[in-house]
Amino acid sequence: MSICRLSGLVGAAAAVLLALFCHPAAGQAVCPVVEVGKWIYSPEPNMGALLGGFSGGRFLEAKELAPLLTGGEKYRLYTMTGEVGTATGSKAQVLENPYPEHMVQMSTEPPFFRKSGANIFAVGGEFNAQPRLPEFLSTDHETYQGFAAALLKQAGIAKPKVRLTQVIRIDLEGDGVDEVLVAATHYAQGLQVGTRVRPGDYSIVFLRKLVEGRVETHLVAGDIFAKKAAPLATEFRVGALLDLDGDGVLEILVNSRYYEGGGTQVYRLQNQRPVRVLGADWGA
Ligand SMILES: [Ca+2]
Ligand SMILES: [Ca+2]
Repeated sequence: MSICRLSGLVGAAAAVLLALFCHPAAGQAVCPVVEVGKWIYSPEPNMGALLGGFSGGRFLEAKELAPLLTGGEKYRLYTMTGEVGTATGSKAQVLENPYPEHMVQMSTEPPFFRKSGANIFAVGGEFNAQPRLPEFLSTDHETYQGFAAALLKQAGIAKPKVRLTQVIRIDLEGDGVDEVLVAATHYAQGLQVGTRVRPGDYSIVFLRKLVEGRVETHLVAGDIFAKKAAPLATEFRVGALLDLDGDGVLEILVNSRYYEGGGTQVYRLQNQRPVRVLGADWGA
């Protein structure tokens, strides 16, 4: 047997062992992700939405991860811009609409909860889920307005009204090359109760990423209404950039909200593209 083949087998065995647990840096076998920010519909202030998590070497949706929680899991708490504390979580509880289906009660009320307007994400495990912090660029940046316009035109809006809400520079993989995430939203009638979506309305989050020498644009999440009107206007924004599985690569957490609900979806980079791996929704 060749050395390559042998090392391949050793590698496969190591991968199987690793697959039994979180990444070695994680410090616990199940690494749940719970959102406890102000957007969550919650019956108690210290309860948050279980988005899912990482265990057995893969990301699991909330319904798969919920039975693995025994209570007593340790969490580190993060906003978009820094770590804000620690907490211990309960077993998962199943709730009815309009609450998120799976919820976790935190031992302590996270700081700033429902006060600062910050989104707070509780990440299970002892590793640092925020190895790099984002930099916020001007939303008047003409270059990024141009990229947004091009994406919207390609999606069928002939003359898009471009309004950027976030331009975020971050190195997702830690490879020394920065990526840029852009959020843009335009609803002619706004996001209030009873407003209708018009053709030309949109809300998007997209990623600009250098791939093999050229910068590509990838839509991460969003709604684009090129022709038809629709009953529900939803806004999408980047909620946080966190490493949820301890592999050093940041995942993209996108919040969505409409007038009586919302949700958060998690995307990881796979072959240089954002792919949804977890998430939860709530609302009527
Ligand atoms: Ca990078
Ligand atoms: Ca990661």
